[in-house]
Amino acid sequence: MEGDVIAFVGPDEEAQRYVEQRRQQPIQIIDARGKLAAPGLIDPHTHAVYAGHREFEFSMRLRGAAYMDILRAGGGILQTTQQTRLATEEELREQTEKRLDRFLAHGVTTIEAKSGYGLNIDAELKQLAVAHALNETHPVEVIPTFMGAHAVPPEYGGDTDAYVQHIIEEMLPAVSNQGIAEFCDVFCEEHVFTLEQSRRILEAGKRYGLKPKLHADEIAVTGGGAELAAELGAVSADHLLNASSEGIRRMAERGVIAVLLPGTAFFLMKRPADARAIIDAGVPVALATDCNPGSSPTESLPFVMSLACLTMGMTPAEAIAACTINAAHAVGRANRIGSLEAGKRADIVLFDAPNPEYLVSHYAVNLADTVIKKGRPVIRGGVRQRR
Ligand code: IZC
Ligand code: ZN
Repeated sequence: MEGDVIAFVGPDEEAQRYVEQRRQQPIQIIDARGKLAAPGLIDPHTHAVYAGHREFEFSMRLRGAAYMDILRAGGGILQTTQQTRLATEEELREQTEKRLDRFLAHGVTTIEAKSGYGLNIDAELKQLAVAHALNETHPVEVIPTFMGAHAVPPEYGGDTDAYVQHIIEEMLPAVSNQGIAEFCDVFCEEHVFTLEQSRRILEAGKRYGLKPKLHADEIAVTGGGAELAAELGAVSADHLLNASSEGIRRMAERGVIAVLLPGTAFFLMKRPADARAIIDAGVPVALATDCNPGSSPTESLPFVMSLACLTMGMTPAEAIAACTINAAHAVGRANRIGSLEAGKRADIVLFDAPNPEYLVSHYAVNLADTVIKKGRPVIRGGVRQRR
């Protein structure tokens, strides 16, 4: 590494020669013998900027309540919205920072983070501002996505069309003016936003330069989400538990990435997406935690890799590619991160594992030993290094 960039990758003898030629420069050697060096992991789907907790909702679900029924009764996302609206920017920053610490500890050096717990202009902008500001103070890079279409806030009294109009006519211009969000996402789901409403929002987002993403075919079996993502040329379609094979075929045609979230299926006690069929159809698969207080409270992307193999038929190599180079594509950063190549940013994680199979099979345990962000070791021997 030189500065924040990977300068050379190759076999030992060539590396030795590379170092010899630079004897005059100060050189620091990190001994990675016995460890697995991987690109810093990338989580391309999180809702990590939020206030409060929803652990009681977990207990309700254990007693048989459905995720969607809790939301429809005014809980779920709407409860987190209440708490996020009340939180100051400073409180929201502090709570989110803890999550970033945990991501980093697991070897995650970049995350995407959605708004969608504000559901009014001020609170949505506040969430995006916090995501943006954390880049200044925390090693984990946060890539902000506008997701005002996450739920309909109570003040609309169930008039979803009026809220959609508000998103298109007032929120999107304000978000664009703020200049922080890169993507626009919609919770396209029965009882939330219809295919038609999702299309209108994402098309409007495009006109403001926000690249479309879509929560597609997660819960209801009505389908059509994957097809819509393909029609819009979305960067990714996420979840896809109930995607039709025709929708998957169209995603392959348009080059839409499937972001799969087996941790969410695990936590909601549902059958996960059919990763095998999606990969075999020619769709690139990325994996994400979905980190959020209701349907996936975790920052462990390595555990998601284990689940991808154990519950969705992926191989360890596919799981690692899904959390590195494919995830980089899913956040529009494949030219800068996601692989160990000369010229890419030096985001590297050393796992205490002799090979990829060991890493992915040693489940629910954190094996990240050393984490290097932009050429700087920020975790060594599992211990955070502060400047
Ligand atoms: O807070 O429940 N699915 N949005 C769509 C979520 C889960 C986040 C939440
Ligand atoms: Zn989500």
